[in-house]
Amino acid sequence: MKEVTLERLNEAIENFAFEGKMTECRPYGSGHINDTYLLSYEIGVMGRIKVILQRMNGEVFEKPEELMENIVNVTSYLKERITENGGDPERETLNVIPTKDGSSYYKDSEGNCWRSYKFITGATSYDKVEKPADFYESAVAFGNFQRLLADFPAETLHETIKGFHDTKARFAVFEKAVEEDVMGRAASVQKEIAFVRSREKGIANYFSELLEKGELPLRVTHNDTKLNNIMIDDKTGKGICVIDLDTVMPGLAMNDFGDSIRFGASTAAEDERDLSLVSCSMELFDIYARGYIEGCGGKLTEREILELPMGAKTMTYECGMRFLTDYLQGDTYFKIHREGHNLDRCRTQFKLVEDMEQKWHTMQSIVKKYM
Ligand code: ADP
Ligand code: GN1
Ligand code: MG
Repeated sequence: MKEVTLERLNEAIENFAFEGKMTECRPYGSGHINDTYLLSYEIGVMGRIKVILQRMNGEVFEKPEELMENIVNVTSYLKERITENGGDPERETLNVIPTKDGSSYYKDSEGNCWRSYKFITGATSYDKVEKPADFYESAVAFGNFQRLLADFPAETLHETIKGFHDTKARFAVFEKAVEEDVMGRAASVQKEIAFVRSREKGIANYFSELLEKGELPLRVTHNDTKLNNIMIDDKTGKGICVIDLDTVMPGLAMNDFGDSIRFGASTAAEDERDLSLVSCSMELFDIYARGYIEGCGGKLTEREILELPMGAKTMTYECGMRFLTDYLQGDTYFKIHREGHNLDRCRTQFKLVEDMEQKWHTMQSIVKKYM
């Protein structure tokens, strides 16, 4: 994506009906996909409100109208469920702020699409587990999220990214990237390429074979369950709101579980260069498994619970393979902040996969405790 220009940012701001005088506008968060801004407004002498303004990534999400339709429908549905349960729909799900002409997004003069959300105050999204209790609460919240959407009409959801967690299809894209080698980088990452290939049968094809045999249920899942896609309440420590709803689609519960483990149960950052620091914490795996299974409220089948460790391995392998593919293709998908960033990210993921392979029996015994 081309960088956001000040002109287009101002054009977008102009087209939303934000109240008051703008006192702050700055880039916000550490997402890899959209361009996020925090805007603050002063209303009268005492009033202050904050909003999130995002340029949606038009290369990743080709149909913004379908994407926003999903988000409006899912958040409206969640609001009803939250209200029924006595919760606060203003804080416990995303609230889309419409444009001046009542649309859920604004298309600027260069074709960039922008949307806005009420800012969730008194809560934090963490890039790293600071307290195990937060990780537990995030697990409960992601489990609850899926439980609340259990009866959502899945057939009304658009597939915002085709085959998003079809690991087998992603393997084919990876092979194509190796073959094309547009940046001439393949020779320098032979070890990583071999790593992916050696696990084609064992990991890349695993869930798609079970799905073909009808052994796993498709559910409405989040599909991007990183710790920083959840807001933790600063006072109560509860996982108050699940955000980043761009990829809510039918999917596998194991993958929602797995993506959280890949990111949150790692002892190091996703882009850590010192691989000796990277491992999958069994303490955090245990805490998350307990919270997620509880949050799903008895809805997971025995088979799904048994396959949770495989979800962790699959999502970590898939994400590493996606980073490597992007590195081979010239870093066009994930935002990078340094040379070789995607390769560094790929290496942490593969280190985690190896570590999970070593700890496989422990992971399996942990999930069995909660069956
Ligand atoms: P990306 O798809 O790029 O990850 P996100 O929607 O996750 O974009 O937003 C990036 C970051 O912005 C989040 O991790 C979070 O810190 C912050 N954020 C997004 N929406 C809100 C909101 N409604 N209230 C408060 N913070 C938010
Ligand atoms: C992206 O948008 P963000 O930063 O929450 C990506 C996920 C990856 C993740 C890796 C739509 O998530 O699939 O797992 O980066 N989102 C999309 O950190 O591709
Ligand atoms: Mg995000």
